[in-house]
Amino acid sequence: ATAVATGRRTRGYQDFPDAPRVLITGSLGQLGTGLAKLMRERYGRENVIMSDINKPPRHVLENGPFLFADVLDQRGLREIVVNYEIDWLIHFSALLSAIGEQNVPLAMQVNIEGVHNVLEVSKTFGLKLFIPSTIGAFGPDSPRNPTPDMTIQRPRTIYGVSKVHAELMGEYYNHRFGLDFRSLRYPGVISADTMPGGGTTDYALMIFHDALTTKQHVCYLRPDTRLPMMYVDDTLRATVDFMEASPDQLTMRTYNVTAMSFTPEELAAEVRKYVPDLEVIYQPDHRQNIADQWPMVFDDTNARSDWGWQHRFDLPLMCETMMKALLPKYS
Ligand code: AKB
Repeated sequence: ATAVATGRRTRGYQDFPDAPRVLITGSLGQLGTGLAKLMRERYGRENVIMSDINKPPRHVLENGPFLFADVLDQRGLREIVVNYEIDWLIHFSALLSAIGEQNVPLAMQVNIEGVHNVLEVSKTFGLKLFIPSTIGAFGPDSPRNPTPDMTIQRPRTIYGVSKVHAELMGEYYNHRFGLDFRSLRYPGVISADTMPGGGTTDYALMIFHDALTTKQHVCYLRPDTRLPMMYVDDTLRATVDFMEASPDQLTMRTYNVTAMSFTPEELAAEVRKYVPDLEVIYQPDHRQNIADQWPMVFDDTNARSDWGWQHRFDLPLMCETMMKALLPKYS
């Protein structure tokens, strides 16, 4: 279905006769461009506004509205929400697990103060607020195989601590002020056209680029390190489906979601179906210590039963899709 312009607003699908106006913070990261594309197909191009503190590449500017937005500037955020009649806020700005350890004060600012700002702005203007959480919100005392929604968390990275803080603050604002806060705990996300920045699960994406260039991947995790993972299309669809779920479908505000779990050696074996002479050298570094505290298998039963989450990409289909997407770039 194509979107039909109706004056101030643009109508999306029949499900959304009055499409929401969405602001995405930190949208130049791994997920923002893809989410904006998906949401623009559903809610109309002008209704989804990408934002970041960085300068966007030309294709981003050509594909729809983009604004400068600093999540540390609450007044600036308020201004955008008022001027652009924002209804939903997708708060992607965050420093990931590995990079967060390298700059703890900055991680605290972006991941904690930034969350305080979007919570206050969302409360003031009655927005629906999405803040992603992560497998990194669990720690060495959590059950790792499987890891349920409700269990001991106590993470030991600043990233994990800040994400538990976001989960609890969002749920508090939901109980106390009725804020429509929603959070998904994402696993490692694998994408072809965007790169993650400073995560512990990044190897699962880098191995594809290395396989298609040098045919040699230096893996910073041990070959048997099992982590939950998901192909980006599933991550984005989960996010939109979850945002569209009616509040009475939700028994919680923070859900685990996942698609698969694999180790570096299992992934390498799958990639070798396309690049048989791929060599993987294992050189575990500080990220091994982070991965060793994280879930190995994620239990997302509640997401599946409450609002119908279903993954589409398993390990073989994810690898096939990544190869198809990346091959033309390198040949
Ligand atoms: C990271 O590795 O830090 C992220 C995550 C799993 O949250 N990809």
